[in-house]
Amino acid sequence: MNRILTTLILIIASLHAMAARHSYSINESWKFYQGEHSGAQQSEFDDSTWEFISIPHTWNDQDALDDTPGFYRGDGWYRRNIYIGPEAGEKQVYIYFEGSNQLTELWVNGNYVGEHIGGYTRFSFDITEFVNPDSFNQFAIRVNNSHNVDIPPLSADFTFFGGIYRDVLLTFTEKVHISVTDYASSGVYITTPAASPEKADIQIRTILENKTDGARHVKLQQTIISPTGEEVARKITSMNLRTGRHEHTEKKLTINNPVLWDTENPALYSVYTRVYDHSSNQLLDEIFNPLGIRWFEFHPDKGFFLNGKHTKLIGTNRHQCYLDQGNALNDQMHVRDIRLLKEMGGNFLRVSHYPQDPVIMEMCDRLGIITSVEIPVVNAITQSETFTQNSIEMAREMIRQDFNRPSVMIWAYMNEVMLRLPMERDTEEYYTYAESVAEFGRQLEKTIRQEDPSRYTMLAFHGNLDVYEDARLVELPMLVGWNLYQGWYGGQFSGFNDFIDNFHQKYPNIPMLISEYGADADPRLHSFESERFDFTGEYATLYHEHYLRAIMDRTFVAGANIWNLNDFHSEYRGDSMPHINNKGITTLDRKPKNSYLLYRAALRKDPVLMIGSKDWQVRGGIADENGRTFQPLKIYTNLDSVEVKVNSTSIGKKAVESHIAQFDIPFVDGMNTVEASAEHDGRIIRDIYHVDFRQVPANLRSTNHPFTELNVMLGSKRYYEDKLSASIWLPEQPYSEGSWGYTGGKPYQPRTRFGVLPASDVNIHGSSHDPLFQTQRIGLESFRADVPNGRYAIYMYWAELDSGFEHQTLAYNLGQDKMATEAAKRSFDVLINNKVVLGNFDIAGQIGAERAMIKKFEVNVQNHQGITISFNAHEGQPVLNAVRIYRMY
Ligand code: GCB
Ligand code: CA
Repeated sequence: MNRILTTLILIIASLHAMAARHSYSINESWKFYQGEHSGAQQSEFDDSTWEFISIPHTWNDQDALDDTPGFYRGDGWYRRNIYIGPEAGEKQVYIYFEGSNQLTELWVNGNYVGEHIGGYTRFSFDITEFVNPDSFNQFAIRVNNSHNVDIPPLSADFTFFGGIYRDVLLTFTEKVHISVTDYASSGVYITTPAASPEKADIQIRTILENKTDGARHVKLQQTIISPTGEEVARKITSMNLRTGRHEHTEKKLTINNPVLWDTENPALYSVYTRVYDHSSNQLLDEIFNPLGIRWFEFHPDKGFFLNGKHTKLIGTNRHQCYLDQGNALNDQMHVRDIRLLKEMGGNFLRVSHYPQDPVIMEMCDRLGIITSVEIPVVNAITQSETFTQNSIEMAREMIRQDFNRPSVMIWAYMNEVMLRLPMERDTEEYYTYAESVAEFGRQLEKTIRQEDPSRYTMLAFHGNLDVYEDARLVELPMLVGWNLYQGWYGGQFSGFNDFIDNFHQKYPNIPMLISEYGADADPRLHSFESERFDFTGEYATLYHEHYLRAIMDRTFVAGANIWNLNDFHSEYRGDSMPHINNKGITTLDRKPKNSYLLYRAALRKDPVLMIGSKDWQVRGGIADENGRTFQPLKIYTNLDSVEVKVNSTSIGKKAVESHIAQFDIPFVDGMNTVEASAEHDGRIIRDIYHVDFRQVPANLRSTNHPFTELNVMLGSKRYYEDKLSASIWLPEQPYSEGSWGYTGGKPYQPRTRFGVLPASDVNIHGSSHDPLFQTQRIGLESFRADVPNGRYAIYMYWAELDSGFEHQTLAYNLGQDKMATEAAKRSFDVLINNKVVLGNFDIAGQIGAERAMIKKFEVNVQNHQGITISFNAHEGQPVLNAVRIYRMY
């Protein structure tokens, strides 16, 4: 073909393609300014000094993690000069935002277009009258993420990252088209009023717009394509459209012997809605929507049924943030999260606490993950008409935008709304507030049921039934979700069983699920004597083992969502990893924790065998007389028995119980290889774990195992892996001859109203290794290490933990209720081998409380005297948080 012909064909083809609608993203090359800026909306404004950024973008990816409390909440400006081609000439032009937090105003070529309220739903603007085709057009967008009493969420346990953090697109349509601005939905609403294995009735409501001045005669065509690509239904209606908006409902579509959508085989039909010019048959518009044929029911005793089949719903919640990115994730990263959930064997997602990126919903449709989606009313409401109206609008946006997703089965609208009461309980004001919450709930419930009678409604409550009864919320929704943390924030694991059993007994006619349960696990922390609130993975898996069993044992529990799929940002939090909530079963960068492995072994049908704690790369411990250190290790599997080899030698075979086989591994100094294997259908399934083990000799002076270093956390039963330096910190032990340890004193244990915590949970400023400073030994006499002669560096770690500071109310520490402490007063001398190296040492007095301080000393050890660190108290009691002894020569 000659070149001219090819070009001609291309032009004709592109003209043809340009008919109907087209759409593209406009994410790159924006200019950004953080702060207020007058005049920035004007076309001629000079933004040459502003920085270039790309959308998805947030301005809080750094400051929500630093040691300065709070993060920037205010204006951010985005500007870009966008070329719009001549093809836009006769078209309608729309801009479409997938999400921007939380108040967004738009100017095009200096003209004000409009604003959108709310940070988590999608929105669009008709900008036809403001843009000039075949030229550059100046877009200016002001986004504001300030606290706003009229916009939910008011407060919540996640960071409200500001910015245009999801894709932005331009959409071009003919003047006659399917609506783009009906709450930024597809303009098409598909329902299946009747569905059975024999037949499905499909109903399609379409919203059309005629933006021309006169009437247009069109044909509206609905076509349904089967999962295997055959056309199975088609209906055409002729319509005369006068200027403006029109609605049409097609009721006569049926599919015989439909392939059903379910969690194992999520069969998807495609619905194409097309508009043609009546006389020329020119295609004016085309919209795609997915269709899944399924029916479902939540039963108060028997649980959940999908297409008549009992299905236990097990999955997670999900927050939309990621390590170093804040909430600004591209599509691929969203896709990955739903893959992770499916990979685990999950079939359920609570899209919490807000509607998420459209690709999340697409993935759930495609992979067969049932979803509950909610608007971000969290913790409390504002008793105002504006707050109510904004919430109702958000509910409408949410429902219309994800209306056609087969995966969506639940709409939810308040999370723990009685948690952060703005007043004391049992006061007159409280009852007025409870009444406002009740009225607010009734309005939302009504709106949702009107918008979408085909789904369930749900409210998620925290573990205090009374307050929800006071606000008359228990019997309002069709489904109750419980967020329960017995055995984490307080109480014991068994409290979970008691709570749900009591609720079911009291309300036997209300279907329920567990909308949240979880425990924090900091991947750097470990313990073989794990306990509540120690932030170790070992404790978190015990928690999940218990909850999973309790949930599986009870048919009245329709399903459960682990809190959470991933660790996520929560700016005000302290804990072992400040600003992060570590209840994810994967880390902030989506590395699976042991709890993820547990579910994977329990839920998947194909053979699964995984060694736990593989991310624990540097271990440590004390050698026994044979040069070995025994430490427990869990293998997660759905097979019957497991054999383990350590450094090529079998240590035996064990039967698997509740998906776990636990072995005591004899580690030796240096690199170790642990291999676990099991047989399945004549095949060997195996997993391998390589680990660097740093042994400390039992007798520090032993010559066949020369001493190199010792890192100890005082007052601690935890191990801490410093992943930045690949080193390991050990729990404390009492001193014995030839070895090392403390003498005297007791571990620091913050008091709560219900008992004590194993470590402080305050943010330690000045270090990212918070756990090294969050435990300490109080009133100790000495720390001794009987090291051989040589030259040593000794690093002593301190932080004053009793600060007397008031911390933000730990609303989320549901029941933890840590008691305020008084500022400690202490001053002491520190001695190394009887020599004063620090006199009148007063940690808080010198650098302030809750701040990290490390002091490095060097000493010569001679005459087999070893190292003795001792203290002289002047005021209060001496303390030591951690100590590192390192042999230099
Ligand atoms: C809850 C909240 C959730 C928190 C979680 C926690 O009940 O609904 O937003 O993040 O507890 O970790 O405390
Ligand atoms: Ca997206």
